[in-house]
Amino acid sequence: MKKISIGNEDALLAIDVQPTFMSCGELAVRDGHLIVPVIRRLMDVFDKKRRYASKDWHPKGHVSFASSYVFTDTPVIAVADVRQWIETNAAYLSCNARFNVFELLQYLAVVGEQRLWPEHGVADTPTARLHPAFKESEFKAIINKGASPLADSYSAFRDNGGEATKLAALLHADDIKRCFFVGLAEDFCVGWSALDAVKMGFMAYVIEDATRPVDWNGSQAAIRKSFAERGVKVIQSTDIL
Ligand code: VGL
Ligand code: ZN
Repeated sequence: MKKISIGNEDALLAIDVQPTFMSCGELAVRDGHLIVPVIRRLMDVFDKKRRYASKDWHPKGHVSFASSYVFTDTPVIAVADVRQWIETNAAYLSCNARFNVFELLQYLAVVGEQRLWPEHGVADTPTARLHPAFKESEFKAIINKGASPLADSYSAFRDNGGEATKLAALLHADDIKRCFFVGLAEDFCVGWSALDAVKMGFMAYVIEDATRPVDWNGSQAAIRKSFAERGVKVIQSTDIL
């Protein structure tokens, strides 16, 4: 394959390169740490002005944390579940939850469903910071995602309810045309971000050896199918370096 040469219409998007998603992290992605040296090398190819990062940055009691609920056996919740809990007078929110059941119902009506995860990316904890191989000052901008109790955000472009972050505007203002995605996890935050990039008019490339999937219940096959259908290209770091 012909090398892709990186110029001033290209941006590196480092999605959730946080220890919380790596070995020993709270939501460890298998081999997640192996992406660090690859991303470190890629950093040199992109000018600082064209490097962006996101962090998953949740408060305790977040809507996506299984610990905000009393049950442990329901990996995905939707409006119908919550209605049923209300009707049967079941206990469902734990004392951690930073939202009440009416707010939860309203939220689920907008996002459709919420997948529950172990606590991860807890704001201001060491594992939620950027991986120590990187400094925030090496990036033009950092987007914190999912920072309010009732908003989850896989994509760095907008939360799961559709509310936009400032990322697309920043990229457009910099005349960026192509986005190169690295980070964790391929089938959630990286993948959703890449698909949104295409929706917002950018070309999107996912650098396979600079990401790893969670692969939860077929999620990796599903995201690759969406990539193929919607024009997200999967490349190797050696196509650039
Ligand atoms: C992520 C699950 C929950 C990710 C974030 O960064 O891919 N996955 N929150
Ligand atoms: Zn999260």
